[in-house]
Amino acid sequence: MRSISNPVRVSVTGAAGSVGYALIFRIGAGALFGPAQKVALSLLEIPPAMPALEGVALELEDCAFPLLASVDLHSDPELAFDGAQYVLLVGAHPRPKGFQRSALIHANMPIFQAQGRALNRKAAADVRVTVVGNPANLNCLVASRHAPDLPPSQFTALTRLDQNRAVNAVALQAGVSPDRVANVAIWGNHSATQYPCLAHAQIDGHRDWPLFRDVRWMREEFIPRVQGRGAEILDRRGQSSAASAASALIDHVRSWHAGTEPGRSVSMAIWSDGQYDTPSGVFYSFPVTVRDGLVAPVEGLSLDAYDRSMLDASSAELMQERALIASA
Ligand code: NAX
Repeated sequence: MRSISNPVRVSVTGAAGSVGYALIFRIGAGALFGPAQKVALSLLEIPPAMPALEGVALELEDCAFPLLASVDLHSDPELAFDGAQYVLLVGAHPRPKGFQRSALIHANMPIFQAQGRALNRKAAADVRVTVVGNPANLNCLVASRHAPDLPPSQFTALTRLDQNRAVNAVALQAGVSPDRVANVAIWGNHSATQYPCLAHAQIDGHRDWPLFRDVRWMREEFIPRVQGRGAEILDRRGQSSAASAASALIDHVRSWHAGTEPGRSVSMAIWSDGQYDTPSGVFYSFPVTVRDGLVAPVEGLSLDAYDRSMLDASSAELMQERALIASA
């Protein structure tokens, strides 16, 4: 096994929050880059949460992770992102019950503006940024706009949790294990307008399975279940998804770092150049492949009128959200 001594520099924001707590111990254990790669963690929190973050750092010490080269704690994004190669923007305002999405957008805008500027000034030139804090696609746009020296291709937003939920729903329906399911796609926004799409999905490399012909199941059960899964978990737990979100974020970064397997796509919200007639200049989730760190939408997928209407509904929402931050 090749041993790489230079640690990869990873910054995580909101590191004392629920997703952060479920995430950073797995990073420390080597889940992102494998057992031969050390990691230097730089954790960002707001000043009132620094004591909690210090407690988390003590726990990290107590794990004695051999791959964890260092842990630095910051409340200033410029210090937290200095030299960062992977930045995971998890921290954001929580969404209290009854809080409107537009109010959440305006509450989060200054956070992602400031973090975008800090990335521009301090992160590694080839930094790879993933936004988790909601509304993830829009916050990604805000951060990217405020980092003009970094190409938007270096920014992504997380829709892998939606993909994982969709893969598991297919696996349950077919009675197979999730690893046998491939090319389930999430199109659009990380919101209730997302389109979990089975038009090109496969089990064991083919589509000759009854569920792929069961339009009623797909439209009336599968799609609403995946679209509403976050709300279902919030309703039962009283808190939004945390461990599953952290696990999906690990999957997302691993795909970006190591590339996708031949013949298999994953879903990421990436900068749209108008592929598949989506609005250019928003972060839109596509089925993508990754080669040498380059993320590209899968080309040439056929879409029928129903698929088209679902993509368009999410496009319309993303454009409405973008209009709310016109000046940001
Ligand atoms: P928590 O409220 O538990 O934690 C958020 C943390 O962020 C807090 O510790 C807070 O102090 C910190 N924070 C706030 N502003 C900050 C700033 N300016 N700089 C650094 N840290 C800051 O939320 P949690 O459950 O961890 O969720 C984090 C975000 O992920 C939320 O926006 C949530 O909506 C979003 N999610 C997105 C998902 C996705 O698939 N894209 C799924 C999981 C999650 O719901």
